Amino acid sequence: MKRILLTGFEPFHEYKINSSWSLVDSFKNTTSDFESIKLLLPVEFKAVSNLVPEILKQYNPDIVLAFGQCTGDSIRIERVALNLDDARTADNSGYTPIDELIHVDGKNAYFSSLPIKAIQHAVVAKNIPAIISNSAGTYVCNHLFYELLYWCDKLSLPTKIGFLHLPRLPEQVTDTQQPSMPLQQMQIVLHEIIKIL
Ligand code: PCA
Repeated sequence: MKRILLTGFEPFHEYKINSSWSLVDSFKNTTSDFESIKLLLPVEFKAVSNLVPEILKQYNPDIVLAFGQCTGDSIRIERVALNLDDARTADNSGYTPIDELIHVDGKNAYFSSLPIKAIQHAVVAKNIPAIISNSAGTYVCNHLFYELLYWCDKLSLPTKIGFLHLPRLPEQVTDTQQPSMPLQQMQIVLHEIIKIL
């Protein structure tokens, strides 16, 4: 049976919740087709670096579907993880790396090992806006995505890794002009992705 690891982040910056964890936390595995594990991750560069190899060894997942929150209006299916930490604001531990490589022995970038175009088509077919994004930024989300792909490469693991940025939830935006997406739509997204994996 396939084992899927779902990760979401804690709240950061001004937010009281993080849409990525709201989605992962709400997930209910109603089939016996696969096993699912949910993990809440800290928005901290160093903690994420320490956790990733441990998580991969402990859970030995076939697939990791990692989620983070962004301020956009669409689901952003990330294609690339960059070997770069460059934070404009401190992480939740107060750390602000500037222009730092994540791993000196790592590649400049790794690509998602999930079928990103098939995921996009499946989500758009449900009338939910989804784009392929060619940059996951240089903050903790990119850091997590990079660490996952780096360790799979380094340990020669067959684990498939994907990262998606989600819009904020309606309750997270104060101004109705700001983009958001209801949790129910995000749940459809997760359902559609799992169906094609
Ligand atoms: N979004 C941030 C970090 C945690 C999250 O949910 C990012 O895009 O890097």
